[in-house]
Order: sequence, then C-alpha cells, then structure tokens
Amino acid sequence: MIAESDETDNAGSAEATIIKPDDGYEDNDVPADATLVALNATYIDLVCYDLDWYMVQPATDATLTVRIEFLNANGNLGLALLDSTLAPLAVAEGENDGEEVTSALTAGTYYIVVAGEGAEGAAPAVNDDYTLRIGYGTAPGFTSTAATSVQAGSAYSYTPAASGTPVPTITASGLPAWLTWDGTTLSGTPGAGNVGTTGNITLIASNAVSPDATQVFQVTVSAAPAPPAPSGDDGCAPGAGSPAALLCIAAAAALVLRRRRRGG
Ligand SMILES: [Ca+2]
Ligand SMILES: [Ca+2]
Ligand SMILES: [Ca+2]
Ligand SMILES: [Ca+2]
Repeated sequence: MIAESDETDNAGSAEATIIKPDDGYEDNDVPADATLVALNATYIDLVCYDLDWYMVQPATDATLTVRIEFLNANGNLGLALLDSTLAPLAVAEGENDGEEVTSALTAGTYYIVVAGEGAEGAAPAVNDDYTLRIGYGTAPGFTSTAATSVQAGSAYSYTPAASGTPVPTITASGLPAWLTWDGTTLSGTPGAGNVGTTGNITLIASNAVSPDATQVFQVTVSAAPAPPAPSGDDGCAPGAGSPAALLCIAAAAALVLRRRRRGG
C-alpha cells in the first residue's frame, strides 16, 4: 500500500489510488519496530496505511494521555495503549474526528498502536493525515481565584496560579482596555470612565495533558468615593476674634446653656 517510485507498474487498481507516501516513521508495522516517541510531544503529518506502532518509556509514575486527531470522513482510525507484554490497557474506537486514551502508568515501557477501523471482513480504513499527541502528567487546574472588584483610580492586580504537570502556560483574553496581561499577572488601573462591570475575562491554562483549564470572571469597577469636605466648612476654624469665631463661640455657649436647663 506504500507509494512506490514508479506507480505505473502496479498490478492492482486499489494500490494506485494511494499517491501519498507513508510517513517517515515506517516501517513500524509490528511492536518490535515501534517508533520511540517522546513524552509531552506532538507528531504531525502522520499517515496510517497499515499498523503504526509507537513506544513510550516514562521514567516516573503519572497519567498518560494519547490522542490522535484526524478527519473521520477521510478514514476511521482507532487507537490502543498496551503494556510491555502487549496486553491492552485502553482502547478507543469511536466515530469522531479523533480518538483518545488515558491511563495512569508507572515507569516502564508501553506501546501505542494506531490502526484503521473497518467492518468485520472489510479492509481496514486508511487515513493519510493524522496527528499524534503524547501527554504525560496531570491536566491543568486553576488554584487561585480572581479579585472581581476594584475602585476607579485604584490599582487592580491578579496573578493566577494553576497546578499541572508539566507546568501549564496561561493565556488571557477578553481584557478591558485598562487591563494588561504580561504572561504572569493581570494589572491595570481603571478610570472613572470604566465604572461598571467588564465583559468575560477568560484565562486558559494548558500543558501537554488535556483538558485545558478555563477560568472566566468579570471585574466590577466601582466609583471612587467623593473627596472629604475641606476642613473649616463648619465655621469654627477661623482665627480668634474674627466675626466667624465670635459666632462660633456664641453658638457653643447657647448649646451649653440649653444642656444645663434640660439637665437641671
Ligand atoms: Ca508499513
Ligand atoms: Ca504510518
Ligand atoms: Ca506502519
Ligand atoms: Ca475511530
């Protein structure tokens, strides 16, 4: 089924319909010829004309997520994860544009096989374009909560934290104009014109292990309080002897007199 240098001498017509050569990891048609793939790596432009065997060798205990992505309409592929004795640990054979298996592993040698699916007795499907993603570790999760309020004129700051192995990368979107993201911290100072509630601010934490973690929140900007009244407005601060000071003394004396009358 692999394209040859001269396809004009093919005996069968079926063979001539495949014009794209198989990928560069051939021949990997049996476990003994499995391609060693790295953890937390992505392999693109793969071709499945026959069985494609891969091998992973994690050195620590963690969760392995193997995903293949392809267009099911172009050829239905399936996926299996096997241990070092070739006993299946997980199998994925759905009808979607992709297959995924996840399994908690200990350090050791494991095999992955990608194969075309087909009805009983029918030739297995082929697909000339799939992507293989090897995720090893723990999917991301946010471990911090965003501050969701700030006063106009005051600084806002939020440094999100996310768990996961490998360490996730965080991206931000949906930011209002007064807020900036430097890859680590959201910060900015809203002005009086920003009073109100922002739209959804979305943070996504991702590493090589699916699924991504998403945190969505809004920040409410409240109006700054009115400035305090300047001192002296009560009329009792002017210098002694001024007309205002005399009025103030008179008012205080009247108050004392009223209290004495009431209290006896
Ligand atoms: Ca082959
Ligand atoms: Ca192949
Ligand atoms: Ca192969
Ligand atoms: Ca499938």
